[in-house]
Amino acid sequence: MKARSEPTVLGKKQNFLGLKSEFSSYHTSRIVVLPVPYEHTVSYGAGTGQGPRAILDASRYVEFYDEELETELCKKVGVATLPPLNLGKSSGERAMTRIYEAVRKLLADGKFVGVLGGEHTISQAPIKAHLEKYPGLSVIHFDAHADLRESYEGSKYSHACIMARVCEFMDPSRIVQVGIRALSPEEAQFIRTSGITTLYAHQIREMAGWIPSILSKLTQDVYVTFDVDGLDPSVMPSTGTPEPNGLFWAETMKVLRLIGEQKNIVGFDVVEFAPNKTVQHPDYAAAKLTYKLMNYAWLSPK
Ligand SMILES: [Mn+2]
Repeated sequence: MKARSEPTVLGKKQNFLGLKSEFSSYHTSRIVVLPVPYEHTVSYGAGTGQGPRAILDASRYVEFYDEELETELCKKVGVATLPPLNLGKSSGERAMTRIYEAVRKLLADGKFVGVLGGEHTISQAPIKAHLEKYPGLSVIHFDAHADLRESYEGSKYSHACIMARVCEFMDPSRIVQVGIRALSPEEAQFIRTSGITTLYAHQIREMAGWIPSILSKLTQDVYVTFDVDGLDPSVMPSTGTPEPNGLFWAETMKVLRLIGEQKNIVGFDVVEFAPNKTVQHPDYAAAKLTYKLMNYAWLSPK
């Protein structure tokens, strides 16, 4: 029986992993995927508004069974997919409030939320909602860009400023950035003085033990914000601002797995994916990354 207040969810042909209703209804699913096709501030290549649909389409080819963790998580805990959040023409603060309200409602229902962007701007909304529920929250931020600009091209709600917005409501010492390799002198200065932890891509290449150094900076409850351009363009070319010398797949999985084992991943977003019709393997990589994040999150009891 469908409760009256229960949100509509997408069916097998449209939802994450192509799950039948037995494993994807709202009330029986612990995990909820929230697609947010928000695209308002583009720097280089466009298309993040198409990101959620492309990830959902590719996810139907991802195996339910995780070969590494030896489990079919989606059948054990259920994964419901909401229809894309319709923000109409709203942008900036108004849109962020709408996204925040949507995530807060899901958290109040006891759901584990994975947001699919859309541009990175949106991440401030789920981070804020999670911080309310988990006051000790820390954030791990995978990205090529520091995203710490005070404003960009006249907007405080540009994708280039997302972590600056987060630093307005969260102590920078609880934020860890990984894979950074493109930023301004002002952002570099903020990194030197604010208490934020930033692991530049070139440091990762030279530094043994970079993963333990990250883990030591995270609190128990961790939110993962994953800009797909943190990955190397050879793995992930489908993004607006690709940068060489990014993270490779195996090392990314290793760090996420260790976070899942040693901490409590409480929510995540995958953002800045901009599908390209001529190269489709990145669609699948983004879908697999999304399912891996769910699997690693469940390494700690929920
Ligand atoms: Mn980026």
